[in-house]
Amino acid sequence: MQMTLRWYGSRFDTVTLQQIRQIPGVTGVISTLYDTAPGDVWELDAILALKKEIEEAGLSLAGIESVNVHDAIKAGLPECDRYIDNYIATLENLGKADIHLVCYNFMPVFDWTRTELARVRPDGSTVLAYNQEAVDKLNPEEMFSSISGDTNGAVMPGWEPDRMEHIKELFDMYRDVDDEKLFANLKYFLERIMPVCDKYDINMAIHPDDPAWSVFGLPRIIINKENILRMMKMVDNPHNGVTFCSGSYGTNLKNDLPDMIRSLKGRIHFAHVRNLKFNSPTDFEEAAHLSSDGSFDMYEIMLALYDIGFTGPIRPDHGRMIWGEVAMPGYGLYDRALGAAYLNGLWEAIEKSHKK
Ligand SMILES: [Mn+2]
Repeated sequence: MQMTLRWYGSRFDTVTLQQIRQIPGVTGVISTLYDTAPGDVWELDAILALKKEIEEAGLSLAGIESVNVHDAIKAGLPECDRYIDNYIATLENLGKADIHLVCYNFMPVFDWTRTELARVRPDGSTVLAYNQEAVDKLNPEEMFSSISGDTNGAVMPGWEPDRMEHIKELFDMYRDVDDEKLFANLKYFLERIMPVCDKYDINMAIHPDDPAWSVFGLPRIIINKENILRMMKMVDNPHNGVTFCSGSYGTNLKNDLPDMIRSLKGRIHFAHVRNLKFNSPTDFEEAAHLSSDGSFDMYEIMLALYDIGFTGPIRPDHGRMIWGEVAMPGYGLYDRALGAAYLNGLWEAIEKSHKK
């Protein structure tokens, strides 16, 4: 495996490449062109400039997270082909830039959903948290106003103001889309992009839905072992793979994370590894990476990745906000650096104990 950190680019991230370079064992970053909108074609020059900047800092660009999929594709609208053409053009440019990993998701309307961005834990750190009862009390528009008001109510990151204005249209778009239609739209999208992935050896790595169940009545399909194996089979190409995100699949306590990893041998192209602390099955917070701070056995997760011969990029996921750092919630330097060091330690121990 290659240990990496997510980095949003020098114009958007509070963390610098020079800082990332100093985390022991972190050799690459996962980045994106953060100011491109879903549906835009990524220009080759911009991709090459990003890559050059990262390489000049002594790191590698290990992959892209994310190239976002336009809602027209997910909803299967008549104009979806135009947007898929643009997606293919972006993949073509990424391939020309020698980039071989693309993370994406197929969640309708929202990206990951949390109800609090700064829940205070007993040690004074603040973390992202989710409470289903809080979500059930609100409709999506109320969620929006609670973000803009920055109250202590529910907050949904990733809900950009221009998307907020179109929230009703977005929901309308998915009115007739159930799980089966969403699967069919995903299949259509994958079948159309696989030739360019084959040509440039680009691994597509779908990110699970987070939380791994339906919110606001929207369909969600990348949520469990059964569905993800169905997806692997419906477009049976090694370039059709997954981002294994322990913190997202782990939101549903019925998901056996090590078992899921073992069942996806050869199809996990990218791994996000983090821990969650459950206060109840529908209330969780993003703990430190250490097993004893949360509800998951991180050793078993890393062991499963080792057992399947995982060689792709891995990254610590959302970190806590500690030591007074001010950064994008989940994406500070300090706790993610601790996470990377801890995961590297687990990996070294597993590797050496297997060689003996
Ligand atoms: Mn993730």
